[in-house]
Amino acid sequence: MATSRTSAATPSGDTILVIGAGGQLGLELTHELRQIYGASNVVAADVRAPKDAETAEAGPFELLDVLDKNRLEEVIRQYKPKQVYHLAALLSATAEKNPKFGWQLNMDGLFHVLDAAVDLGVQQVYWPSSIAVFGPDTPRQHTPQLTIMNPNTVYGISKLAGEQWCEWYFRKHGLDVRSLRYPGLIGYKSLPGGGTTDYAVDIYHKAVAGQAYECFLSEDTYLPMMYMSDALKATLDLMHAPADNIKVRSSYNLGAMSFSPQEITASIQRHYPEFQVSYQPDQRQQIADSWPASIDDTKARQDWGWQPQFTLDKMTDDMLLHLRQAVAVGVH
Ligand code: AKB
Repeated sequence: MATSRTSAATPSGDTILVIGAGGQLGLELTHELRQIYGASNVVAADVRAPKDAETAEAGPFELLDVLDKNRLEEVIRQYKPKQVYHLAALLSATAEKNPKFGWQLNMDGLFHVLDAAVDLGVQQVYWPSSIAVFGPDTPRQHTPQLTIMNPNTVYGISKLAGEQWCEWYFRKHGLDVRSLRYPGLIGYKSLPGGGTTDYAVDIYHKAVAGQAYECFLSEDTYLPMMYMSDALKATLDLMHAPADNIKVRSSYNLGAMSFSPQEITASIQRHYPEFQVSYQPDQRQQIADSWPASIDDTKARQDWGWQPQFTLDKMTDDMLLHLRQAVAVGVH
């Protein structure tokens, strides 16, 4: 049953639909888009209803499973969005445990959105890819935009295939679909779910709680990472760039910083000298070992002016400040 929590957004065709609005990126992107375009113009959709009343009341919300094509079309017909951000996906670690469902959600969900966009006149689609499109044969340092890919995870295979389909829809149907290969995303407002880079969020929560952290990756595992505010900026910069500037229609490499568990620990210890981390690598280590250590994002910088703002220490200072504030007001 459809759940409309507020009246429909303006029917002018200037609305935006965010699918997967309850996820780590979706929560923050929906908030940011509502700041820019007005709350009533940004429709949040997710397979689960919002947990807290504040989020539920913040703007229009629709219960939507992206695997239900009819329901997706119903929502698009109702709101006539100009842009759709399709963020619903199973991440790397979870998809390895549920390979068939990971493939189904990540691929069928994308097809449903691309087809509905073409059929119902959506102008722009945003779809996130990931550093997971690269594999063990890829050059690990400063991984270029175009190189050997060969991903060996279900998530990575689905993202690489998805990139090629996005490009195909652009070429065949003229659909203005845009995409970024996100590194691990780190933010204080929302928790990641089921990724290999999740440790870099969990570790801050433990530090603020005064607890030790057991890391599921080894201390010297370098991965590309990005602070959430940079990820939001990149996403919006890409979506606002003139179409002619977007030369890559599969997905752009996107970099900001690269660090190991040992280095993020040292960054946190500047604030919490007593903070202890132990290392107990699990099956996610293999996934991390198959991914790049750092990313060459020259194309994104050249085509639409990408420039990250946050370094590791600057991110740590901001994360800890906000997480401490959350503890102080009792929401942590
Ligand atoms: C994951 O770890 O699966 C994601 C990603 C890098 O795409 N955070």
